[in-house]
Amino acid sequence: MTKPRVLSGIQPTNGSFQLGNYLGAVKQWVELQQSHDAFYCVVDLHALTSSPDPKELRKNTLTSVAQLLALGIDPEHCTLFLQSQVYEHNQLAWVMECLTGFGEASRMTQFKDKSQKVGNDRVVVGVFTYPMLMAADILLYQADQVPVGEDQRQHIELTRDLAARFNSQYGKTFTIPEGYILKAGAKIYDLQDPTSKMSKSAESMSGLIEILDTPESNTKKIKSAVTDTGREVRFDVAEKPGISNLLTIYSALSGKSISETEIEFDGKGYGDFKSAVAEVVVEYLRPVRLRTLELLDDPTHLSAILETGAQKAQAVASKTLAEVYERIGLISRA
Ligand code: ATP
Ligand code: LTN
Repeated sequence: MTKPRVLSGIQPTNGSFQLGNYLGAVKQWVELQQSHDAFYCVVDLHALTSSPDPKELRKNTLTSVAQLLALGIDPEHCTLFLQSQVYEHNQLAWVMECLTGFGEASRMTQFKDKSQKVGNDRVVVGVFTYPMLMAADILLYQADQVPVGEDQRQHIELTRDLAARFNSQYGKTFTIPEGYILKAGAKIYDLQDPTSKMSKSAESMSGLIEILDTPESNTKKIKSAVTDTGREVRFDVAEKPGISNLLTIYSALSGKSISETEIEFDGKGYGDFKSAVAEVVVEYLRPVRLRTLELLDDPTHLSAILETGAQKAQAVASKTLAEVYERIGLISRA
């Protein structure tokens, strides 16, 4: 029996991933490699929407690949590649843009937030067309499931709508994908502002747990996490967003449930709890950081992995694109 297919992507928008990227997405990627036919990409074209410095982009892209490998992505059990190396992504994105309504794209919250923040004259068109490129990423591979964090739900919905629209207009071509979004860990919050999501391109790094940061720095950030004035370690998102976020993190990394953890820290204060969270995080990330640095020391090995990945990905992507071009009436080369 053929395995169901998954596809997901992560942007190289910073040198290091943050803990939310791991708990919300990459942890599931690692698990799904065994049971699914998995395609994972570093979406460097998407990262262009934040106008990175070229040297930084190149460095962050390789660091992203090394981190994925260090976190357990295994090129023997999945296809790992760079989005920009498989040209079909841009080609299908254009077709998706011609299928998306202007109003529909204008209603995407990511576009609304970013354009409001910097103003309509400064926001680039790439932020507007971002979701159509993401739809192309997914649909090229006929993915059944897309493991992502909660913040990507709207993008997955649009992808499903576009796939269904294409199928009804031109005949069944695309698999309609489903989001694979877990309940626990799907949204990790900023340590300094526990009502906003932790994000690797945040303005201030003080609320981020960065995978590649030093143990000292991550410990300090966790110990200074914003919490409420109470004393009780209890999961209550409305009353205690900061403590609830730390409970989610502690539970995900220690394997203990949230209620077990509440009992463990019954009668102890926030200080003891924060120290325990810091210890679990630091011990979990220590080998990942070391392995990432080791992998970055061997760029030839990384580029060989990416070349194999690009070839495997392109074999699938080119087949879908050829079918799409045929269906929409473009003439193939003789
Ligand atoms: P940026 O700030 O540049 O958008 P990001 O940290 O939000 O970066 P992405 O590359 O956009 O990360 O997302 C990669 C994956 O990580 C996505 O599946 C996304 O849903 C997930 N993710 C990102 N932040 C969180 C978070 N705070 N909690 C859970 N999942 C998250
Ligand atoms: N928009 C996503 C990154 C992304 C993605 C994808 C995720 C680009 N293409 C395809 C899943 C499938 C984000 O995390 N910000």
